[in-house]
Amino acid sequence: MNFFRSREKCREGGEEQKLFEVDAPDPGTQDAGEGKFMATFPYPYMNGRLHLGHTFSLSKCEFAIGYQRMQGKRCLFPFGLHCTGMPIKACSDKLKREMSEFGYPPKFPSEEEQQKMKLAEAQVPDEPVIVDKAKGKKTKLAAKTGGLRYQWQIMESLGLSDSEIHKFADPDHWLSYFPPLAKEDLQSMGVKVDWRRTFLTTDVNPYYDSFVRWQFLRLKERDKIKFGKRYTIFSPRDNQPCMDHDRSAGENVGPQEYTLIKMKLLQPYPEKLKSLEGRGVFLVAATLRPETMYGQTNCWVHPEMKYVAFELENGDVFISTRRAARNMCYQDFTKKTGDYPVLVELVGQDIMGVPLSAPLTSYKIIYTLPMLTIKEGKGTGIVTSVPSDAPDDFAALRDLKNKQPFRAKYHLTDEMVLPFEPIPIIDVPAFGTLSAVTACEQLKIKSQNDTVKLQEAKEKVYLKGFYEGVMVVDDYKGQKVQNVKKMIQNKLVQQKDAVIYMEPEKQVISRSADECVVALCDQWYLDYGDAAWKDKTRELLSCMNTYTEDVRRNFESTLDWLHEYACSRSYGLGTKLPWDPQYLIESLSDSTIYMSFYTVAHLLQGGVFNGSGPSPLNISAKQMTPEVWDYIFFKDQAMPKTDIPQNTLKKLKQEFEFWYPVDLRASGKDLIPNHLTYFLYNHCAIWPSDKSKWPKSVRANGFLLLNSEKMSKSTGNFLTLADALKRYSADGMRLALADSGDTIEDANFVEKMAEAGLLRLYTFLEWVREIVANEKTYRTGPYTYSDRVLIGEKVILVFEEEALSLLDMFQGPQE
Ligand code: A2H
Repeated sequence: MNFFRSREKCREGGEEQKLFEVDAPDPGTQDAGEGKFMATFPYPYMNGRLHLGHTFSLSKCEFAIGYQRMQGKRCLFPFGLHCTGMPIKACSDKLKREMSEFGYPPKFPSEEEQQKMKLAEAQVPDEPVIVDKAKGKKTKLAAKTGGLRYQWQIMESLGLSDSEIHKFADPDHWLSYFPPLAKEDLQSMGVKVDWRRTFLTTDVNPYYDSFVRWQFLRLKERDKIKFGKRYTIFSPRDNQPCMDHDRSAGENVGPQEYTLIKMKLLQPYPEKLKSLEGRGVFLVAATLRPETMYGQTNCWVHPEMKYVAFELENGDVFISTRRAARNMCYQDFTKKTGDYPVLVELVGQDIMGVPLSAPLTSYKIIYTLPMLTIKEGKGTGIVTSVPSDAPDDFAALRDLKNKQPFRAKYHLTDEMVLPFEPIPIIDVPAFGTLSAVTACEQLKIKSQNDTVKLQEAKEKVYLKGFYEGVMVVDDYKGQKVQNVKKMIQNKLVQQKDAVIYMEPEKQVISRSADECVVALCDQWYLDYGDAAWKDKTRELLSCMNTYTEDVRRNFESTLDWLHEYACSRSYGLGTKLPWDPQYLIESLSDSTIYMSFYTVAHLLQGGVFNGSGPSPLNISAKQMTPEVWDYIFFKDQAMPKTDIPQNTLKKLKQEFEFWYPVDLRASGKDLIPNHLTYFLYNHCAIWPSDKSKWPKSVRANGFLLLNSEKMSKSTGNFLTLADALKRYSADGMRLALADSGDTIEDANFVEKMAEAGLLRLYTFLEWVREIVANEKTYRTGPYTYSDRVLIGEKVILVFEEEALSLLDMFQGPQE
């Protein structure tokens, strides 16, 4: 057992790694094992070192592989590294810009000057964002690094010197710098990985590149990839999409989706809108929570804000801010793209106290009331009010109810305000069915001006309401909020009571100094909304092990709402779309069936990350034509025309046939609604009638807390894999990881546990040493009766079934 030997020693000797280099058995040979087991972890993104969060998720594969090996199976744990997408390129471009602006090494303005600049800017340009593959979501890099403003400073915080940092201005440098470190860290942990099968993504690796192009050609032939209009950040002035490198502010900002609730203006129309008599006029409110529309009691407008009433394609009229109208006219709302015909210009007070009919709420008529905290730069400037679940709404409504002079100031009658009580719509654990009211009472919030306390109240109820809330309204009684949100949104849209509206998540300014909008633009997309494809994926899910029902339900609800997904990008790193090479395949689309690539990667590129070394089977990437990939991956496929020898081809196919399907894919639960669902979809698309290639199981874990607190670089409660190894050794860390948690709930890495584990191992080792050293002094001679009983009991415990035959072996000389 190498468990008690220093991992360094094993590593130096290369024994440990060789142990985990496993091939498919030769055809015809009787495999002595008990079958096979292949486990994979979503390849991590190579813009930094691996941290304890990655390590926790991948430990699920690591432990499963260890267990299955003990069961006698042939086990494979391959490990690739992801470089596809924007963040690396965006960071390297940023370094380039910083050097051209501030010299080398750059002399940045002092913190004080930076602060002043910040204030001077209308809106701070966005700090770099990293897309964390393991988490599948965008994280502000600056937030993790304590608000560092420049990419250069972020690199410094990683311990890099000036002379090293400037090399990162070349994106390829990231690809040669971080991957060997990831491998080194993982090897120091002693993972049971077959490193011959590792690789990098993007076109720097011609083998992987050819594999992804093959995948996309086949998806397109099978009608899974379509071309059409998709939402994109767009500059009206430049009249084209405004990608990251075209922006002076708003890097990595994407479209934010809102549901626009149509609130129909009822008769009599106010003075200002008399000219619209006879037309359908709607105040449109942007919301993130369409499922709360059952609880609307009124509609908020800002009395002094400027609004426009503009004409839609069908002749109806929407009222919103100009900014929102400008976005809408690029999203097929109006007759002519880029044009929103303004019928009336007005301010909020012009439409104060008007009667509206709003969808889903039990109040037949609701009224517009004033809210002074409405922001100009967000949504439509019109906000729907749900006092049961939004503390802002409750506080503002209560202010109006309590203060007659306040109502009078805006010419509101009592009937517009007093009869409207919060409606119970969602039950939130510990907050009840009027969560916003409870939170406001608990925190003793006096008015809508209690901004600090209101912020606290919102933090308390929003997340909890969304993730743990259960609907109490008749239509959806007992269902979880997060599961019905999309359904209710769809229902509202179908009934024409709402429309989907997009705007940039934050302000985006093009290099031509234009404020960007979200526009519907032609794009390539994967049609995950296709009914037949979706059904097939449901079928796959029904025969897959998810370990917990939570995970299954999460997949099911994703399948309920998932629709088209844009798979082409014009900026970043990756594989070019074979039929339209101006586009790159984006990072969640080139990562869906690559586990099949592992089965042959070692024979093609032999553990050299970018495939630039000699090929073990002497195959060039050029030889890997789509027909050759077909032969490897598809059953009953005729030999392709190729100069690769037939035996070589057979060997490749045999590896795939032996190792596939994936027996276990383990990852964080946040990848269920994106990566993991795409993983299922694409397996169905590529192997539609060969279910033997469909994944067997998915294990999803919660986030990893460190000593019961969220891990975060900015607070310092953070450990990289390398740090954890230094502190606790591989075994100490592994023990604590194994003890952290197993469910979809958040797990907790406790440093005390790692220390205690380490101590126990040490004590055990000492004990073994002592026993071995004192061996000579122990009693020898025939077993006593007690010896035999003890041995017998042990054997029964360990080997129950084999106990009898094993007992024979321990008969020993009789007394
Ligand atoms: B939500 P985000 Cl029940 N100014 O709708 C201020 N607030 C605005 C706004 C503006 N211009 N436009 C939209 N909003 C509000 C319902 C709701 C909302 C509930 C619970 C939470 C919640 C009922 N009000 O939002 O900055 C709208 O209120 C939680 C954040 O884009 C909209 O959704 O994240 C939300 O803020 C959008 O905020």
